[in-house]
Amino acid sequence: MNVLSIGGSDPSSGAGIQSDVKTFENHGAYGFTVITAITSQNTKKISEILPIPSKTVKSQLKSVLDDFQIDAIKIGMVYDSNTIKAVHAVVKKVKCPVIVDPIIKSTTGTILLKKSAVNDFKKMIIPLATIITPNKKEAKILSGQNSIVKAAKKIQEMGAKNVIITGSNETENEIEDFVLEETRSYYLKGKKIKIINHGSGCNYSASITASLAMKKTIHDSSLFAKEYVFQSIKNSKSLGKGINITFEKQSDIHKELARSVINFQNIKNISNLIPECQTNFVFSKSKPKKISDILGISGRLVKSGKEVIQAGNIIFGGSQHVATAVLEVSKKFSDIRSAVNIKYEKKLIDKAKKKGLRVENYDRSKESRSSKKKENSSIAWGVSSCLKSYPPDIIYHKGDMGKEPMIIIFGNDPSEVIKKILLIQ
Ligand code: PXL
Repeated sequence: MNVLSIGGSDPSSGAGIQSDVKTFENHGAYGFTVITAITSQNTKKISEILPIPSKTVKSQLKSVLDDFQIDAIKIGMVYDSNTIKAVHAVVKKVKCPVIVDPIIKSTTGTILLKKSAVNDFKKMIIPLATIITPNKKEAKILSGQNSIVKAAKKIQEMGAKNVIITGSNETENEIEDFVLEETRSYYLKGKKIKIINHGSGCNYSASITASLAMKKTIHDSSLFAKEYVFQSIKNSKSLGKGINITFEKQSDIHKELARSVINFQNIKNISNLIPECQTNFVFSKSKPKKISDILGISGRLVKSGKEVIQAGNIIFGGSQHVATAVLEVSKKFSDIRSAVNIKYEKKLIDKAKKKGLRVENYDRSKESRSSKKKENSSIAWGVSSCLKSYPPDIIYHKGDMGKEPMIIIFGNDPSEVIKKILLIQ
């Protein structure tokens, strides 16, 4: 997945394009950058801003867009009208989702969008937005409205398809965001942590950008971003003499699964292999004891025409069925920590055998009546009943009354699982 950040350079790497590259990486996406301005700043102040000539902004954009397929774009700091015009001229022709994070003033108080450029920003940048993510203050400046709902509507009228106003309401321990989509609106509540920091706004919009690139919904993307930012503020560090810099932490297993989910979505004709009950892709902590030790996708990977959409987010306990299979197998073969389920097709099994994969199967109709009655027991029963003295690559069953046949592919990690899919497809 390729994601582009258009914005300012921040030598402290807390915000701006440096921070965005880290966020993209944490989401399993590859980050490209187009620099619009070079700021000189630390955790106490911004001492200089050098806008990059618009010709060079355009040529950077051309370099990236001519060569790479970009799945989502984030627009951050665009300091003056020349920059705005250059970004507008190129991005208006692009088809992927565009996330606009209006950068008006820094936490330390410096102007990052010239007053003389605010009108051009409204006219040329806001209409590019699939989602715009102003905080409460920025929403007010852009719309001239005090009310959150009115501000969001006004910004939508300016041309942004969807508007998320972050921090629309705050209490001691909670922070709420207001989301105005094309056909509905809602509030999202989350935990608040009171640390003045550098980076959280960028972390939020960059997280949403990566999620939209993965074809998640706006609702799932904003929920995930909210938790992601909470953690980045909680982990923020006092690296300099001024305010804290946010620290984004994503476990290695989360990053690896996120990357592999993207690779899975990108496999040619993969939608043909999604079963009726949809697909889950899991990756476990080492030596899992329970389902909640295993990462899975909360709403599964869902077939939508020729595309596979990630419904929900990667969370511990996000899968019941595929996670149960991994839990069972890992009791005997602790190296096996990842799996995915795909549609049963005889030709896939034949090919797997031909390629030398270790294929086992079980017959669901042979499960005892008492075992069948227990919630979720069939997979545990079936998987454990067919294990041999070596780790399996594939376990399948051909279904039962009202039960869809299924193939589960196992591996030590998600990339091994992907390799096995490619081998048998
Ligand atoms: O946090 C907003 C932001 C974005 N981009 C750049 C910045 C800042 C804040 O200082 O410097 C380049």
